[in-house]
Amino acid sequence: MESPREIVRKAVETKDRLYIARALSLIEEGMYGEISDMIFSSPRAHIVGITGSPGVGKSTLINALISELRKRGKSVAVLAIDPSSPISGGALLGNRVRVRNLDEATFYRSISTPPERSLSLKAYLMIELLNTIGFDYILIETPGAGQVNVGISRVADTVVVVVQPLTGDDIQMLKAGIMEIGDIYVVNKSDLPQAELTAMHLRTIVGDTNRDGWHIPVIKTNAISGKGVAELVNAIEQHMLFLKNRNLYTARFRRRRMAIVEEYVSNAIYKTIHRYFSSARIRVEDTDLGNPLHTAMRVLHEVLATMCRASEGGSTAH
Ligand SMILES: Nc1nc2c(ncn2[C@@H]2O[C@H](COP(=O)(O)OP(=O)(O)OP(=O)(O)O)[C@@H](O)[C@H]2O)c(=O)[nH]1
Ligand SMILES: [Mg+2]
Repeated sequence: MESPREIVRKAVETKDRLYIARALSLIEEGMYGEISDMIFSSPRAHIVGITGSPGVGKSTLINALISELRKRGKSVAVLAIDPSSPISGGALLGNRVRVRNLDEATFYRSISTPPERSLSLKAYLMIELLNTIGFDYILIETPGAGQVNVGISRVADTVVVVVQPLTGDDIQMLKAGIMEIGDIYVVNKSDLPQAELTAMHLRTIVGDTNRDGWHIPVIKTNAISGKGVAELVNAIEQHMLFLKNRNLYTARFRRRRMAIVEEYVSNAIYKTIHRYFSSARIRVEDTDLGNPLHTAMRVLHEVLATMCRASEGGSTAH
């Protein structure tokens, strides 16, 4: 049996997909304490978030992006975030396209997150490990609803928001939800009617948006035929150049690492509190519930004091 450290060492040294998968599984199983000094290295990958509503063609587009990036000699890892909904059980969408592994220089992994959570700490750590392994591009597919979206803009260097051809009303709705986060907008399914109209509307909307002086492109693609995909890769590359020229690349790196610090700390606090409430240690009398806010403050102080004692004792909470 290889030790966790052995597995990660082999993943980094050989870049063998089996070892990469096993190394990521260690993180997924929460065993990152043992390998934490092997996960991080200076940034070299271009981390690209591909986000958008279900069914707009993100996975199909990622397949097309892999082909184009491989043509350009780049290695590519894909991390697909799959919010497992307890209601639909993930079976809601019948026509899901799978991302393919094309050759040895590509890697694909999907991870499930609880639907109410943003990108998890585990996802952040997997991204870091894929960077250390040395992929040129790390593409992250995330569904475009709610919190996950916000998560992606904390970890990605470049956020690509994918939409499909829409009617005017839908475009107004879009404006509210996802217009804040994209560095690049893609109107996929350009073979369908309304694609040009949608692109025009989007251009009008993003024309007013200023992202540190970056001119936000709106690109039409047909992910099935590959039309427009080279142009998208060009835009992704230009965005990286822009980040580097403006010293924003290191700012994004810092934001990503800070997200890990914050996630770790909040996870640990959440777990401690959860443990506290589910144990018999918390004593709340009926009389305390006359003012539950006072009681909450008292409990909070107790929990924080417990955490302080635990961390002074050197214990870690994952
Ligand atoms: N006509 C047309 N259909 C497309 C295009 N791109 C993707 N599709 C189809 O759209 C459907 C959904 O594609 P996916 O790639 O699974 O979409 P997704 O955004 O990854 O979906 P989820 O992962 O479920 O959120 C599939 O039937 C694809 O074949 C396109 O450019 N044109
Ligand atoms: Mg998909």
